[in-house]
Amino acid sequence: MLRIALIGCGFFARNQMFAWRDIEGAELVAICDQDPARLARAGEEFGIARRYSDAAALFAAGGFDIVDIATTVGSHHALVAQAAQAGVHVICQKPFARSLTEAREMVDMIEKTGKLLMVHENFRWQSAVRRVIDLLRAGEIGEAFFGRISFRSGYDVYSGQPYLAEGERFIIEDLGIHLLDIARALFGDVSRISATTRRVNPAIRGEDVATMQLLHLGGVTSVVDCSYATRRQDETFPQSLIEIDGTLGSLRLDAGYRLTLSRPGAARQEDVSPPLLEWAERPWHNIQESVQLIQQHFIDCLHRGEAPETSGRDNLQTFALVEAAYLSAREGRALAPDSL
Ligand code: NAD
Ligand code: 89Y
Repeated sequence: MLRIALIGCGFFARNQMFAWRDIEGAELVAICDQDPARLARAGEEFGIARRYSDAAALFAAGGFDIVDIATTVGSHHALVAQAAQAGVHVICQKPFARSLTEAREMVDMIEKTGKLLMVHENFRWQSAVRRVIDLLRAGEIGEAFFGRISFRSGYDVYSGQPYLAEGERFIIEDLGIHLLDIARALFGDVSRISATTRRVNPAIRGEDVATMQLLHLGGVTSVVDCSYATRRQDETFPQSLIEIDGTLGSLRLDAGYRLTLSRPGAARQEDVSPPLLEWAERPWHNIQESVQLIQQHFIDCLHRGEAPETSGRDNLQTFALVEAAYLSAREGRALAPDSL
């Protein structure tokens, strides 16, 4: 049995705790939060007796194999450093770090211990997105030459996550990061990126609209666009819509989880709606399912002795795209992410 300690019992961690509850061979044995009310609520709901208000006390007490860090980004570096000291495997929420320098240090720290480090980059694990990845990799549309990953919504994310309205950076770091990771899962690493950003909502501090163009090393051009300022009748939150054109056909993941594979003279449609897990709630159920799947992936990787898809080292590439997109938007020029 793999024993898990989770740090940060806030808005999103509840999903992670439900997922651990349902994963065979894993057990959530301890939780930690600086906020006593949140700690008590999570402890009661999930029946966890070992509760800590201080991460240092949790690490000192030990008795777990994996730490699942579900705090916001400001605490990640310090907590990963403590995890390295304790010699445990680590899962850390996105955005992984405040800067690329910090992210690189965190990867180095855990690699030195020989333990696994995965960034909780779950959007590529959504079953609808996964189906697109699988069809593309199976060669169903030949060689891809164009892609678009799009997420446009007017959903009020600020009520559940008030900190999103307060940061100098918002949508690329919070949400675009997932879409950039999907673009990498589909088309591989990126040689050049350019971006524009804009704040539409005057009540927030960062940008709530971003449009990015990527040139992938294999030759695909992709557009990654996201908005939390898009008001329309048919709200699609939190669906990522995907278009891919290939030499033999095209793939479309449209609103309502409708997937179309088209080839000349023929089109095949699939309903790729995610299952509604027993503890999940619409419209978040696609994200919630992906939490279960990525945590299962981590456990499978531990058993097989393999690096997870979104290992810390892999995630340095996604994080570099985030940094490059902000710099590109600020300076009005395209950038090579590996120059950062
Ligand atoms: P939150 O503010 O609701 O919860 C964070 C919790 O961590 C708080 O209860 C806080 O008291 C606690 N905390 C902070 N620093 C701590 C420390 N050093 N020791 C102990 N406890 C500490 O935030 P949230 O909305 O749950 O977001 C958490 C992370 O999850 C963020 O990085 C966010 O980007 C990410 N997130 C990911 C997804 C996804 O789909 N992957 C979705 C939403 C949020
Ligand atoms: O924090 C974000 C995430 O990772 O997925 C959706 C979200 O909750 C709001 O943009």
